[in-house]
Amino acid sequence: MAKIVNSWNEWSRLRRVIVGRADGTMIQAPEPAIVRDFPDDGFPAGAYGPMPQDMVDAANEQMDNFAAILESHGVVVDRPEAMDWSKAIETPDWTMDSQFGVMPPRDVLLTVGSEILEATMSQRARWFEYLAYRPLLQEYFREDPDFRWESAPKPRLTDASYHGGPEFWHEFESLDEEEAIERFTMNRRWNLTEEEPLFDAADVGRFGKDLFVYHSSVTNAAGIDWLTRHFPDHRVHVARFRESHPVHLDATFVPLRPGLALSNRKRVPLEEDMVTLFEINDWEIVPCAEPALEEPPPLCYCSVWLSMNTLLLDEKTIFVEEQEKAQQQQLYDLGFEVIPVPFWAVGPFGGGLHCATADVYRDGDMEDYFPKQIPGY
Ligand code: ABU
Repeated sequence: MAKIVNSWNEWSRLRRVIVGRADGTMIQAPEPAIVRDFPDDGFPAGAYGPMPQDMVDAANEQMDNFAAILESHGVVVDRPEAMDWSKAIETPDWTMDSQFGVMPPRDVLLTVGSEILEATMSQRARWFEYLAYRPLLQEYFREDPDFRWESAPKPRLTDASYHGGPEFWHEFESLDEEEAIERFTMNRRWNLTEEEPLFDAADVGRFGKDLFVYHSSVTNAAGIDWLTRHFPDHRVHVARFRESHPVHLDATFVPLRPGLALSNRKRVPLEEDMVTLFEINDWEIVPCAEPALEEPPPLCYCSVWLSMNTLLLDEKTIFVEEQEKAQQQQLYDLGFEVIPVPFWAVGPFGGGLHCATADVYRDGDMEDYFPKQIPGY
């Protein structure tokens, strides 16, 4: 019987990975967690429906191409099931007129060692997304006797989990970025309440024995508490950054190799202990390069900082989006072999090269890259 699942960090040699799919992705219906609003591109607030088919085809072409590039480097690539995300869903507490999609497996699946943990997620439209990965997880479970298949408690996602739903979004939209930072980020209070543990897997940065979890608009303090208790052999640290609407760590702060991390040049760290922890353990933190785009493309809810959303093949080799020339140059200057990958069409489906993948197997074991710790952090 084979060992299939093993990954402790973001940089050891990648052997097996899941790459998502753009098929059937929806501009999701409004819900308390989020209201999509693309008035210039046919989906003003309240409107929902399938992403345009030409965009789906372009994204799938780039994802298939990336899968082929990974395979040409000896990586086994698994793909989730295509599902009908236009289907309305219902729980005992609520109904939802549409779902979302399955492009970004990194949001849903957190691989830590021989465990894959299905995240709670915090949007109703993403409640059933884990089902698209179940055939793969069942296969890993059958074939790998060491695979720990875990699922975080499914959240209720009643109105009690949100500070006001659409009213929150109305208030948020009325503020400029600095006002939103002062009102929400500096008070650690976005739309999620602390009613129940909520987290997205993409808010977790894996640095061996140390996990850094972004207290973001999709991960609450209870979610971080749950992760801390769930991983007793790890040290779980809270990460926060100065941005108005934080979503996911992987366009904000990412490791590149032991001793080197890339930090979003605009989103300043707010946890002083986090910066100190890196310093006292001789890690260098480098501000990322300027992104190629000034604005996200049409129907894209992600930021231009997908420029730093890269995937490491190993400690020396990194996949970077093809048009992000400045980011490529910076990584080349830092000693990496850079492999450009066309991925611009995937952004509107929920992210970049890191978002579109979930680790299944990387070489190596859990190691301690932060032997000096700060008590209480
Ligand atoms: N899923 C990563 C998106 C992060 C960002 O938009 O900055």
